Amino acid sequence: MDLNKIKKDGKTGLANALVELEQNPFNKNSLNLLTQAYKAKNGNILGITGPPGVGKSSLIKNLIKFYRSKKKTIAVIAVDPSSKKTKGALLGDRIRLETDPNDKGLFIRSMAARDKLGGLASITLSSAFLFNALFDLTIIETVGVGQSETDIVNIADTVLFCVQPGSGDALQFMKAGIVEIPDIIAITKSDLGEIANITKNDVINSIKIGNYSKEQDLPIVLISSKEEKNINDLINKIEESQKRNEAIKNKKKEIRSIFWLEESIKEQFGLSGIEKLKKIKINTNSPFLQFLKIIK
Ligand SMILES: Nc1nc2c(ncn2[C@@H]2O[C@H](COP(=O)(O)OP(=O)(O)OP(=O)(O)O)[C@@H](O)[C@H]2O)c(=O)[nH]1
Ligand SMILES: [Mg+2]
Repeated sequence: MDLNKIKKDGKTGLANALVELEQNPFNKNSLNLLTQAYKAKNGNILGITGPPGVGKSSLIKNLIKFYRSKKKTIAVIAVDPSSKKTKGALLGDRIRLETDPNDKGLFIRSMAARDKLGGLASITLSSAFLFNALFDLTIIETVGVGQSETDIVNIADTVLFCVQPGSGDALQFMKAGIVEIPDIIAITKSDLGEIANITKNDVINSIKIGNYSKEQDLPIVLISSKEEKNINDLINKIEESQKRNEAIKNKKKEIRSIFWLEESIKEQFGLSGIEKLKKIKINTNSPFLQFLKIIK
């Protein structure tokens, strides 16, 4: 598999590459492709997380509309936590979007979370590396249920956490230390009225109580995807955050590749693999091909 060929073949090429990555995730062909993608010019990865039904997909729909109108290319990965029950079978698209199938600049995939509830399986990570080399923006939607949203920090350049009005999430994530995770918080469904404002204040207070260092840097935006309100404001915050994170983008990329290595080894060899991993120094120039060395 070759990155340029995939580019040339468009969506069919990409779909075939994903099948190969899924079926033979750790053969030389797949690992070489990941290495190519890793070394290529990369876009941005935006992680969108939050409890079930908070409005993540509805927001993504708005983001797609905005970025496609600016001719930016987008890939979306919707991580499906319910896949555990169906043993990894590919489920129907979680994002029920009416998108133009002929739009070459948009690619949407649902993916199984597999081993952990809400966690990111190695295929999800591998796809993210590939998409990041092919699209301007890769959005990963994960359902945050407890500690699992910490995974998204290991993979995204920028993390957006969605909060449902009146949900009591503010206290929840303060307790779980989740406030330290996002770069931006969106309070969704502001069309529900006053309750959304109250929730915004709760979130602000939970940040203060927690005495988090990022307090000033953590924008909180009230949005309504239904009424398309404040979406542009949120997009500005996302872009500001991407700019801020630009300086640490390479570091983030390295973290992501080490995470890939850890998750892949764990998936294949369990904890004994992790013991092996601890003994070696990871070469972040070529983390993918190192997989082969570690398993020897
Ligand atoms: N009133 C209102 N409802 C919304 C808004 N955004 C989403 N919803 C509704 O909330 C429900 C869940 O929306 P989704 O966008 O599917 O939420 P999600 O977070 O992607 O859900 P999961 O993927 O299942 O975790 C749907 O019934 C939406 O119509 C909004 O801005 N206002
Ligand atoms: Mg969704």
